[in-house]
Amino acid sequence: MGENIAKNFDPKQTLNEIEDKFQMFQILNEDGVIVNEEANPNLSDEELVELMTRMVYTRILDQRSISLNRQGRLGFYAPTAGQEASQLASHYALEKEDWILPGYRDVPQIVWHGLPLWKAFLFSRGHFVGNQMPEGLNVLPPQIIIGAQYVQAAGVALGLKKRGAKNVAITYTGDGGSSQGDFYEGINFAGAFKAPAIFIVQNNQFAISTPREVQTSAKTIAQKGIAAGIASVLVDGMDPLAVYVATKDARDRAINGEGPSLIETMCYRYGPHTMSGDDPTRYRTSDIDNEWAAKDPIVRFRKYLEGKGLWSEQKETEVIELAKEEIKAAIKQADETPKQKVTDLISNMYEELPRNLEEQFKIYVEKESR
Ligand SMILES: Cc1ncc(C[n+]2csc(CCOP(=O)(O)OP(=O)(O)O)c2C)c(N)n1
Ligand SMILES: [Mg+2]
Repeated sequence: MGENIAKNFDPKQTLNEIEDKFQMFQILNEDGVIVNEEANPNLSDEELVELMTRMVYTRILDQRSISLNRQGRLGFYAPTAGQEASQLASHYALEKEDWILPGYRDVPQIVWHGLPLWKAFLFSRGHFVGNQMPEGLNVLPPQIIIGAQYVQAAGVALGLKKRGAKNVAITYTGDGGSSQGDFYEGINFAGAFKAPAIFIVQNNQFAISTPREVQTSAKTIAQKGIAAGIASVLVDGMDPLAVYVATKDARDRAINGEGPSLIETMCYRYGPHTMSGDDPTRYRTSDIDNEWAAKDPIVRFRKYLEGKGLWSEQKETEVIELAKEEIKAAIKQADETPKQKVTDLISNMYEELPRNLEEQFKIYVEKESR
């Protein structure tokens, strides 16, 4: 069996053809050279500089967050270095009124959408104030349950459609998240209802210590969108221009009523999975690290912008200094926020307290008043 059942019957060939369709979309290569002029979004000089500024700033935020964590001054933290193009260029394609449904590693996008840094630090500390979004900021708290935000994004996007809003819901998960049931439910539901959602899979090659190769037998994660009937692309996630164009295109189609898209961004996390104790040297070689470091989004964008006379060492130093100053002020503000009490936790959990918690609540009100 398997051979010549009929001329037009070749399931393996169908699979190969679909998989071969998914070639990586790139505009700016590792050397900072435009290799796909036709797709160049031709961002203005100010826009190019703004995008670079955000990436440099966020790299510093990552470095500072790691050291603050080591000093015991932050709580849960998932490093972001290596994913700046994937995170910030996709965000750059959005409008202020669009909704973001982040995962735990997607704090940079919600900070650039408008979450004050001090609140992001409180989120890291598990403080409820860190999950209270300012009025008018269309962001849900970062999801810890892998993949859950995909189902929620489908719902938020459908809500936007029903209200006639010209906005999208964007959500992010990882290569590991693409194996969850919620991932498939989310993309399928959004596809069925032509909901204006953008589903991003940041394929950073590892789900904690599990390498991408054993995550799925599919050649790409992008191709998984095809079964849900949604437009899907594989993008160089270290190329800010390609990520921007793919997301902008997905957004345009979504608000035109053409339904959701799936974008796989090929990227890498340079640091550990989180600061809670994994040791990446036990599951990754320095060869892989070096291979990805050579693709760095900031290095290639710097080369590109320097070539256009839009960036310099001085400009970069200014951004770094500004970032350090703002981070210092934000951590101070986080420190000055009253510590979370057990009663805060309980009263922020339910609109109406269940009876068993009413009892505990009273006990803690009494304890905390001592
Ligand atoms: C439903 C669920 N299962 C398991 C976990 C534990 N867990 C936390 S992170 C993670 C790996 C996620 O990897 P990936 O989706 O590739 O995202 P990355 O951390 O690489 O950004 C797992 C299994 C969880 N948080 N939620
Ligand atoms: Mg991953």
